[in-house]
Amino acid sequence: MSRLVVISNRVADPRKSAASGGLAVALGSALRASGGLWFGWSGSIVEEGTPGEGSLHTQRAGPVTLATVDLCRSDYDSYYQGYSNGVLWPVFHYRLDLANFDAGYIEGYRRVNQLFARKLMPLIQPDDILWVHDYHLIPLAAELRAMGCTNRIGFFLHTPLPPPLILAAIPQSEWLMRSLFSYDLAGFQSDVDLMHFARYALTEAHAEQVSDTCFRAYNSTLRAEAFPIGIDVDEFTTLAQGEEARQMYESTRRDYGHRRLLLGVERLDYSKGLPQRIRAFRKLLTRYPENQNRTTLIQIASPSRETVRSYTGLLREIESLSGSINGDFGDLDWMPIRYIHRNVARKRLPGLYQAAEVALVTPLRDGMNLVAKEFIAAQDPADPGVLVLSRFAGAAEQLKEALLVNPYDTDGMAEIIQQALQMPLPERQARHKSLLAGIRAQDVHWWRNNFLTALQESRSA
Ligand code: GDG
Repeated sequence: MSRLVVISNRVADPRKSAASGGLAVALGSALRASGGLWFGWSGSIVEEGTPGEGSLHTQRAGPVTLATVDLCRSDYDSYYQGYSNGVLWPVFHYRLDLANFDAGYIEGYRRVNQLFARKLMPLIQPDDILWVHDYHLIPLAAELRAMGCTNRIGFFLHTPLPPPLILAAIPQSEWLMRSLFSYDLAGFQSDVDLMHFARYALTEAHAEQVSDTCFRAYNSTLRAEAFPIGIDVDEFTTLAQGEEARQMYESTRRDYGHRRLLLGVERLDYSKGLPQRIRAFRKLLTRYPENQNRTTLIQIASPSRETVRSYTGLLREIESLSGSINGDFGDLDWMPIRYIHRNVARKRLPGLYQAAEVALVTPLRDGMNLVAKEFIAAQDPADPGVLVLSRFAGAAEQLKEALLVNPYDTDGMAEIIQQALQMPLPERQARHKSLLAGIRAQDVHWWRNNFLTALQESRSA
């Protein structure tokens, strides 16, 4: 069996996977099975370092080697904050208005990808199979190929891929697409993302489609498919049965007494549609006043990328919207929204999912959205909660028995939340049963095996 080399911006120690979550569990178990190497940024920023340079650290974690590189301040600012999170993240989530194209971040993005390739190349063995993750590292294969790497290399994009004319707004879009063709396999979250890729490749890059899944351009053949990511259902169910989840469930139920709970959990990010959700909650309280004094929205927004400017504005907007609802509707013994801008320990999360009657997973755009799947996995099948899911989350292609909403439609969302709160038990059970079967059949192991099998089958470089 070939050794697996995983490359991603951040690296997780597979021995501590319970704290890191599903992806670390999935990739950790694949790495352990074949022996492997996980390569990425160390998380350290060297204030006075030289651009394009960084020390390599290696560490054994059982059968897995963790290899990480430090970044200097200017590389971190331009590669991570700048190009990755200030250009690619907003554009890939259809937010051209938030993208900063003019700041010259591209140089740092290229430099760090070259640095990663330089540090990684000597660690690669001839039969290794390489799996690169996410938008931070699109040009990595091209850099490795330029250094003579002939290994199979696959790429998986965790975010959405926007339609061609949005993608084309990135000044370097042609270069990014050309870089993608240095991979043997490109994986996307959903059929829609794959369709956008295919249309871009055919119309903008003048690729030739040589089979159902293969495209030829820039003298290379690239296989492209959708591989919707799943969660580790068994790992999450075990977590849900743990002591910490039980305590969380009990304390939440105790604190909220007879109140009905709506729950939102996400990193604080403009793609997640928090202001729109809070407005829909206000509408719920006015249009269906029986929810006043009776229904509480717990919104966890864990801190994320706080130094990026668009996030600071979002934080203020959410605080102001929640504050005004609490002021207008709250009472001495009822706070309509509990907005919590903190991280909840992973082991406690399932308890919160269990305490909620309805989960509001309403991103404006999302690659997949794993919270939707975690909520399903945590429910008691005998008395399950209801999932309200944005039709713009990648997960909506799979989770058809959720209540699908358009997060831009405030009235419509309020109506669907009300429908969720009133759903009879047999309907809740039936919907949950098929949702659970779906996330079990297409879990994270299924995702990983499908991707790696397709990569093995793709042409050799
Ligand atoms: C990207 C794509 C795609 C959230 N708050 C807390 C917490 N979380 C955990 C959740 C879940 C994970 O973070 C979030 O995963 P999502 O999929 O919902 O979203 P992104 O972070 O944006 O992930 C996304 C994903 O990659 C995988 O491909 O689905 O579309 O954007 O596991 O539970 N975990 C803890 N405390 C929190 O407060 N412990």
